Amino acid sequence: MVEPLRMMTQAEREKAAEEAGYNTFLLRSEDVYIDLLTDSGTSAMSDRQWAGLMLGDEAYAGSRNFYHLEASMREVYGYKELIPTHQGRAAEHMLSQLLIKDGDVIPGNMYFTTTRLHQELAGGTFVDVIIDEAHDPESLHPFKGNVDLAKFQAVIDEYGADRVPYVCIATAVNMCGGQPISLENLRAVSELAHQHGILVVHDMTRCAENALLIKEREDGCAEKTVRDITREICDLTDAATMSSKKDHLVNIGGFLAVNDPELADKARNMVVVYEGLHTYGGMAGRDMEALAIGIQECVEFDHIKSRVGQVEYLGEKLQEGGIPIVQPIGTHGVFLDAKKFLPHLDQDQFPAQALAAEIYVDSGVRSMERGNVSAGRDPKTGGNRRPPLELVRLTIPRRVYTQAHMDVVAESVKAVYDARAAARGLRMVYEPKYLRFFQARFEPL
Ligand code: P70
Repeated sequence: MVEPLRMMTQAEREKAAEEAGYNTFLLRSEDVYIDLLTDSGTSAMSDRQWAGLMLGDEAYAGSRNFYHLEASMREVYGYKELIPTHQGRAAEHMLSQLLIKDGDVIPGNMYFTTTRLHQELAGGTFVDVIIDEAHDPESLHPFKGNVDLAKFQAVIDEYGADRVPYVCIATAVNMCGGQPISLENLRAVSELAHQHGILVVHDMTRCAENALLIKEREDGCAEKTVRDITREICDLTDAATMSSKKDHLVNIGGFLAVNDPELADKARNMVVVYEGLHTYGGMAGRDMEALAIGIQECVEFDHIKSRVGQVEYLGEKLQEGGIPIVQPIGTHGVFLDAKKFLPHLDQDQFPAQALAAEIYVDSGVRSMERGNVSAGRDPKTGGNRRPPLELVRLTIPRRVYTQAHMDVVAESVKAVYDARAAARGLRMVYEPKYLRFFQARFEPL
C-alpha cells in the first residue's frame, strides 16, 4: 500500500509548528512529510499479515486467533502464559499493580516513560541500575543496555530483597538510543536476582532487534540464529511486557506473558476489568491474527538485518556530516545529541524539543524529543529532572521508507545544523500532569 506525501511550504510549516505548541506529538499527520516520530504502530504489515486479517474470528470468547497467537508466542518466546492487551502500557499497568507494594523499589536498565509511571502509580520507586556508559552519548561500549551489577547489588543491600519485587530489564533500551544488553550480562542479572528471590521482568518491546546486535557483537554468538538468541533472552526472564506495535509489525496490540500460573490467573482476572475478555484483551480477532504472524516474521534474519541496517545507513550519513549522534548507532532510530547540537541553550530551555521543532520547520520531517521534557519532574524536588541525555529521536518505521527518504532526512538535519547558532529555546506554557511530553505546549523564547 502506498500513500502520497504532501510537501508544504516553509511558511505553512512554521504556522503548523506554532499551532502545535512546538510539540511534534500535536502536529497533524497530514502536515508531516516524512514521519520519524516513532516506530510504534507505524510499520507496514506484510502480505501474510494482511491475509491474516481476513481470517479474523470476531467471536467475543475463545476466538481461534487467540489460540494461534498463544501458540506463536509460546513457540518463539517460550513464556508459558499469555494475557493479551491492547498495547504495551496496559501490560505494564497490570503487572505493576499485581507485583508492586507501597514503598517497593524497582531497579531497571534505564527508565522508560510509561513503565516508570505505572511503577510509581502502584506505589513503587524506579532506581536506575544501567551502566554509566549508557548516559554518555559518546561511549562506544557495544552493550550500553547492560546492568551494572554493583548498582543492582547495592539496591538489594540498601532496601532488602523483600522490597524489590522484580528487576525490569529492557532489551534494545529505548531511552539511551536503542542500545542492547548482552546475553552474558543478562545471565548474571538473572542469577543475582534469582539468588534473592527477585523476579526478572523483561520489557521485550524490541527484543528481536537486541538479538540481532547480540549475534553481531557478542563473542560466541555469530553462529546462532536471531530466533535462538531471542529465545535464550526470554528463557533468562520470568515475565514480559510487550508492545507489539514495534517488533511485531502491527498497528495495535501487545501482551503480558508470565511463567507463574498463579500470577497469570490474577492477570487474567484483572484484564477483564481494564481491557476485555482474556481471549482478546482489547484487540479484535483480526489484530491477534496479524500479531501471531508478526511474531514469526520479526525473528527472520533478512527482515531484522535490513531493518537495523536502514537505521545504520541514516546514522552513518549523519556522522559523515559531522552531526553529533548517540554512538554506537542503535536499533530503531538515530538519536541526535541536542546538548552538543545546541550548546548555547540551557537544558531548561528544552534544546531537544526546540531541535525537533526546527527540523520539522526545515523539511516536514517529524522526530521526537527524548530529554528534559520526557524525563518529567522529580517528585521530591518538583524541578525538571535534567537527565544526562538530551536527545532527539529520528525513529524509523519498519518496511515503510526507502534509503532516498533517509537521504532527505540527513540533508535536513545538516541544514538545521549549519543554522544552529540562530536556534532559540522554548518555554513550557502548558504542562499536563502525566507523561507531559505527549501534550505539553511551548512558545519560543
Ligand atoms: C515509542 C513507543 C512504547 C514503549 C516502549 C518500551 C520500551 C513500553 C512502551 C509502551 C510509544 C511511546 C510511548 C511513550 C512515550 C513516547 C512514545 N514506545 N516499553 O515511540 O508501549 O506504547 O504500546 O503502550 O518503547 O518508543 P505502548
